Amino acid sequence: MKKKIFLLLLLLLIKGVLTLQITEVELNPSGSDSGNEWIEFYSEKEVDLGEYKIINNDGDEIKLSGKVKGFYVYVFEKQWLDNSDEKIILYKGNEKIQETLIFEDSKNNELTWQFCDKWEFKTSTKGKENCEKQTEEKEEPQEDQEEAEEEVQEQKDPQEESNEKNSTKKPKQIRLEEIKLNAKDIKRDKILDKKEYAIVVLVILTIIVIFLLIKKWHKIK
Ligand SMILES: [Ca+2]
Ligand SMILES: [Ca+2]
Ligand SMILES: [Ca+2]
Repeated sequence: MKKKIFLLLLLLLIKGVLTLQITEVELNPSGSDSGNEWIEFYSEKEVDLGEYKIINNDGDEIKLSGKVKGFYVYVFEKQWLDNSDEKIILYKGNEKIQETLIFEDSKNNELTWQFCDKWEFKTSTKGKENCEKQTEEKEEPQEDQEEAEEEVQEQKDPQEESNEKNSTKKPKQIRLEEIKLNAKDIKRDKILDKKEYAIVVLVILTIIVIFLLIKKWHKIK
């Protein structure tokens, strides 16, 4: 039972991939909408469009024609897609193949609704792949920006580091040197004091000894 359900889902998935699908919609092209609105279709295999029709949210119906494979852009002869509260339903005969989201496009520009994993409002990829090139084009500048920002940060960092060195590290070094020098000086002073003290004591002792010797010598005389 589970295997049958799995196979059915797989068949539906394959069918969905292989049959005609609406992949991109331009509700509000730059300038006049009349004669410039379009829908992009995609089919993995060649399909006879004569079997298909599209219906908008007002219930207006257009029968397609011709044989296509890959991407196919249908340009409407006159205004057919409203710029808000619009959707397109794709039929193969009487079988509903696809129903889009409710679209809104207030941007009178090149932004279109495109299906990749979900419907997204992005810069037009008319007649071209929606997902890969679009995401690459969008990601690359972001990566470039990130890289540029990183580079700027990298450029800034040495400056900041040098500034830090100039502002904080060098004075610290000077302070350490000063402290070291002072400590040495203090030690030297102490050593000198001891030596001087010893010399003074020696001198005094020798003077006393000499004095005593002279006194003794005088007494002997
Ligand atoms: Ca429109
Ligand atoms: Ca327009
Ligand atoms: Ca496209």
